[in-house]
Amino acid sequence: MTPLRHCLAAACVLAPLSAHAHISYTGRNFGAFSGGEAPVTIENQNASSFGWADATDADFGDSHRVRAYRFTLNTALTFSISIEGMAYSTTAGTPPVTTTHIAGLLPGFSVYSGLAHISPDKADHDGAQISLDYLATLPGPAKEGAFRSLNDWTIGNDGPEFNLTYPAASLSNFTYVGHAADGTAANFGSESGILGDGLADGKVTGTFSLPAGDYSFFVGGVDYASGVGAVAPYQTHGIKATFAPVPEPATAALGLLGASAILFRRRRA
Ligand SMILES: [Ca+2]
Ligand SMILES: [Ca+2]
Repeated sequence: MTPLRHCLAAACVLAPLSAHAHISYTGRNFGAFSGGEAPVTIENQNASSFGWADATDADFGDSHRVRAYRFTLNTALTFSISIEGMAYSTTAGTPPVTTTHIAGLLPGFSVYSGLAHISPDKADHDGAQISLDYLATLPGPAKEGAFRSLNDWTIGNDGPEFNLTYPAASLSNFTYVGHAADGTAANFGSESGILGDGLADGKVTGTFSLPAGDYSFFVGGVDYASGVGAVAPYQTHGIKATFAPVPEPATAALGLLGASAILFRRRRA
């Protein structure tokens, strides 16, 4: 729906990182979890109003319009991810900040097994030649970008064709796990397979049970219509993201059972 906005290499170098960054987890790494940890919240991030919903359709979406986060599970774990849309302000010379909740962003997010290239590797982006070459092999309409909200997807980084000092480019693969979207089809559109939380209030939570591994999730707006003919600046909406390990009911019950057994034994002693 939105016009092709492949990130031209020169423009990407010149543009401010905060407004036009390739895929990065800087400031958005929740860390590693084994269960029982306190929730972790990351604020002061931003995304477009439409980046998540725009990637539910046949021409995919631009990964620059969403924000990447990462976490590591040391063991199989049940956890929740909660996203809250926030007001977002950018003042020259000061860090961007999120302010009070105004439901400005109707958030959606998708979780994937796998990570993008991280430093010292070059960052993945939709306009990298290896990404464009890969997307050109896929059926269907010409792609807006590599990002997909409801499926596995693949994107790569720049190689020597961009800068002779760079090592060979390679692809990163994201294996889709699940998603959560704020509201209903009235905001996120009619693509099949989207599970909305039924109330477009700027907040959405998803709960997942996954094996040990490295994971990414990408957050963006679910207002599909706002992406039609959208023009820069896109990243005008704030994100507050919380990762929280969920106590396993079975583990909690086992703990109670153990306590009961100890009490029982003490009474008999
Ligand atoms: Ca699209
Ligand atoms: Ca909601």
